[in-house]
Amino acid sequence: MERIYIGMGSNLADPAEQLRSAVEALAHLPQSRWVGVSAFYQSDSLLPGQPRYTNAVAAIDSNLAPLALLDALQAIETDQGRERLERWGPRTLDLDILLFGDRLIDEPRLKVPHYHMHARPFVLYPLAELAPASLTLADGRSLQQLLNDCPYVGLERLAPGAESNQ
Ligand code: PH2
Ligand code: MG
Ligand code: MG
Repeated sequence: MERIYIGMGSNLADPAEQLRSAVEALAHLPQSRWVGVSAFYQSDSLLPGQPRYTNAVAAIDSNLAPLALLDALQAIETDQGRERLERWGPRTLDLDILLFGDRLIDEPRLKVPHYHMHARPFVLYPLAELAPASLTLADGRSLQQLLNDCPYVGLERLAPGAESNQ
């Protein structure tokens, strides 16, 4: 099994509820074991004029191949009403494979590590809740270095428990 970190985001149709539903779906992926989810964080959209996002990071261990996992994540996005109208448009659910073990993947459908994760506080700070700071990306950068270069700005960590249905 390989440890996989998945970035989750939503800025439509009750974002926190979208993320809770996604957690439920991720916890039931085939050939996979649920590890955990970070707190939920709110931040402004990188593109102006869109609703604020709620983001989190989930971790699973899986035997799925990368493209099989990507198919499964896209099926969950579609199940939760994702419409692919425009690149970077507002979305009910975005599930991005951030890290897949220590693999470097460069395929037309899938690039890992995720291309913009290095500079996005709404990815790095939730990731740091789950991963050891000593975690090193396949391109040699440690999570701690990335955090040092990415100030904690514009993030609002939701009250503990927002990620739970209980
Ligand atoms: N995702 C985008 C564009 N802008 N902004 C925030 N705060 N969070 C996101 O997940 C996000 C974004 C496209 O994937
Ligand atoms: Mg994304
Ligand atoms: Mg995406």
